[in-house]
Amino acid sequence: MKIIYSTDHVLHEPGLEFNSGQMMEIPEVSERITEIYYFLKKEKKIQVEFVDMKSFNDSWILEVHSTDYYEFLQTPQDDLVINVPCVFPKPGLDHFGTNDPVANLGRYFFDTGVPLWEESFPAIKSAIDCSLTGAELLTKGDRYCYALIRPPGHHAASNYGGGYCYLNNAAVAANYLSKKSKVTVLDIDFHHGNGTQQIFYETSKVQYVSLHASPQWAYPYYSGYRDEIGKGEGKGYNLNFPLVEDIRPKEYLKVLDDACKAIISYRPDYLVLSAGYDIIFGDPAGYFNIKPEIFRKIGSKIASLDLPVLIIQEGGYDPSENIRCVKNLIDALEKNDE
Ligand code: SP5
Ligand code: ZN
Repeated sequence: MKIIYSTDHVLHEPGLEFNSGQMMEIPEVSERITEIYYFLKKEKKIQVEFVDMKSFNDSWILEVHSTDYYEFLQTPQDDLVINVPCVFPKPGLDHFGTNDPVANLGRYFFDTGVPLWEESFPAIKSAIDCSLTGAELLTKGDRYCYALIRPPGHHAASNYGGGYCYLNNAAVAANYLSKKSKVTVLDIDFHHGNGTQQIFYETSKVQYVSLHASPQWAYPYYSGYRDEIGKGEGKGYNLNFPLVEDIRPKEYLKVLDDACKAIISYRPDYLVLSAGYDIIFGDPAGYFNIKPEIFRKIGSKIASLDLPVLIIQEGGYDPSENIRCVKNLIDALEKNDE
């Protein structure tokens, strides 16, 4: 399996987010993926090959994200900007210039978990380039590629970000792959990927299938319900599997089985896996009681789909648990791919 990794992600290390009414340490830190990187480098039992990212044209981003949102992300920030506007722009309450920094935070972010500082943008762009590098490798015949990236992407919609996500890495890669093929995005992060859902809601070219904590009790609260099934041409191509808090591993795998049946009947050419490890017990941002061993079963199930897979790293906020998840996932995929 090829692992696409760039050290540029360390440029984005804001340290803080505004959460639950106060400034708090942000769990989205560089150790989340540097520790996976060092583990894979030294672990001889896991066969991986490291590949550098290529730089791709902005047009791949602009097919998914609006120009004004993308320009906003590139606006130089003087200092760390934690998103805490006091007034949120709304229709009729929108008499401000497009460069007003505080107004833009309210306009372009849906929560206060997307701190930006002057060096964030090159990190955000590197996650996209790693994802596109992996997508291109699949089109050239690679079976499995892993974009080991941060910041994550699945909460980022076409025209706004949130939940530690700025640009939607999985969506940009899936859109790239969908030019000549049918693509499924399977999202197993603890949280619903509201951004990926929004981006592909009205198309049948990309199927979005997500297992996540029910929005009745978990972030992002306002999307991820079962009755969100897509719209227009996309109707029937968006599938949400909201889960209860005390779900057992067996039940989780049964739901994954149902999700895979829906994938098989769609008959995609590629699978993009939004891999979040925040479903593991003790995660600082997730609240399931599941052990890292489950990734062995998840990996075998995905291998049984018999598709080229691009793995995109999403959440997972306990660096040492992330290592266990990645190890099990890669092991299971490689062993079952005969
Ligand atoms: C990619 C990803 O995993 N993003 C997760 C972002 C989760 N942010 C959670 C913010 C939770 C706010 N909690 C309010 C609790 C009120 N007491
Ligand atoms: Zn998550």
